[in-house]
Amino acid sequence: MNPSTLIAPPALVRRAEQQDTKAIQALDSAHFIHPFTDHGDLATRGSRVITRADNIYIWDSEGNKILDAMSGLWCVNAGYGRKELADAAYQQMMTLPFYNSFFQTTNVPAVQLATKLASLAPKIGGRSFEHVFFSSSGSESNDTNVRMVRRYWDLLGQPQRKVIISRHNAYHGSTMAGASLGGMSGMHAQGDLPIPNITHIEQPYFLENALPGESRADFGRRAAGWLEAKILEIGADKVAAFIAEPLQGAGGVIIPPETYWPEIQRIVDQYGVLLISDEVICAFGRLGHWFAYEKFGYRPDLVTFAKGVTSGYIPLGGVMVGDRVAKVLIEQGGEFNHGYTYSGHPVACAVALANLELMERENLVGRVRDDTGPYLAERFAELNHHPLVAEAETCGFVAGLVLVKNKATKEMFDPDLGVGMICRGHCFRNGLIMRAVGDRMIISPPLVMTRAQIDEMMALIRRCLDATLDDLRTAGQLA
Ligand code: PXG
Repeated sequence: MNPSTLIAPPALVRRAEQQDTKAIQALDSAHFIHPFTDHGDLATRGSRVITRADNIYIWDSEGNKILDAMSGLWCVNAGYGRKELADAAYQQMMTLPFYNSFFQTTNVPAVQLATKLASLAPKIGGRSFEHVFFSSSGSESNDTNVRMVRRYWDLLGQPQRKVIISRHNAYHGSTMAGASLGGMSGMHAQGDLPIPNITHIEQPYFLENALPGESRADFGRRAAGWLEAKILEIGADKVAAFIAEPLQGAGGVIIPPETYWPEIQRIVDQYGVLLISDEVICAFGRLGHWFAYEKFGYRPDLVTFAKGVTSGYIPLGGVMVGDRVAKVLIEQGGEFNHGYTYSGHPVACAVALANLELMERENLVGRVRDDTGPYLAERFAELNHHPLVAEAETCGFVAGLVLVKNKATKEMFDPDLGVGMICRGHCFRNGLIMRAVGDRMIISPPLVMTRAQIDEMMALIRRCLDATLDDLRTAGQLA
């Protein structure tokens, strides 16, 4: 098969779903190494080929229309098919498709975007974010964080402050530093990770880590206390930073108790440890705020962002650098020997500006905070009455639930049954993208989703839960 015959000319894009699925799958399997994919499996089953998208829907090469309740991969906040974003890219490509920002050079969209982001980042407790470092992804941004944090302590004459504390089941990316900061044991097992001077504490996951009879509030404080214990174990003078997602996304939408973040703030303040808020998923309206630290009321020194800044239309990431770090780097640092070819890429920045403008014009952040977010919370909570479901909860426009064998005792299924994957299979067959993380089912819908579309999504979710329940009953796994 000649690959060129598979590429639809622009006029045929609308009919892309009629392409030859089998031929694409064969070439895919022969040439394309996918992220986080078992290629033996892929060769036998073939990939799902996604050909186009509009609003909250995607279409595959068989012509199936699927409601994308994951916003691509937590990123298409403004929804698919936004002409403004394509126009911004086109205009910028025709004006200045690339120039680097090394060697005392800059470009207008990067300056405008940095200024815009500084204005959107809420000032809490007198701390502000006037500076931005750009990269092309969340992973690169977290690598930047590691370098920046170490540079900061070196400049302050405390080079022994090297250790960064993170959490088990955190996700911070896939580069050497990102995967090390992350707390995914499967990733650590491949490639001798974590790299030195990165260590992990337990996650604030109530269902798994709370003591019998412990309240959520007490658990939140106790879970934060694990950070203090770790700092004392290592020695505060050796700890550079604590990194955490406001709520864990890829780990399964683990929403910390309300008492968690205030106690974390007390601890980092007490020991002078830098706080990095990894908001690759949680920023840009996902939790009903431009930045999620505002939602939980803490004061980070560095904020990682990516994904939603461009609604995923083009790669862009970065680090919001708070005054505490920026002042030292800028006033005492001289040259910071760090940067990427695409730091401040003009096209990516132009698309981000158009995306943020669109989000402001359509009040997507306010909608999620005051209208569609609370409505999703109300509708999603109804799932708690379903026989298979425990702990169905939302935060802004992310939601998670856990599939349990026994609702009263929260007894889990044998992991070998793969109940989450059974449910996920029903979702695909019923035209819904919903993720399974173990037996946790999670969603993160586009922020443009309307109340009527929330109803449509909830009907699909319920149908898939019912189908999973039927399967488990038939297999004799439930009473
Ligand atoms: N930090 C967080 C909190 C993330 O969620 C990254 C960093 C890395 O970003 P890049 O752009 O380098 O991928 C992420 C990415 C999943 C999944 O399975 C989640 C992510 C990426 C891929 C899969 O939920 N998040």
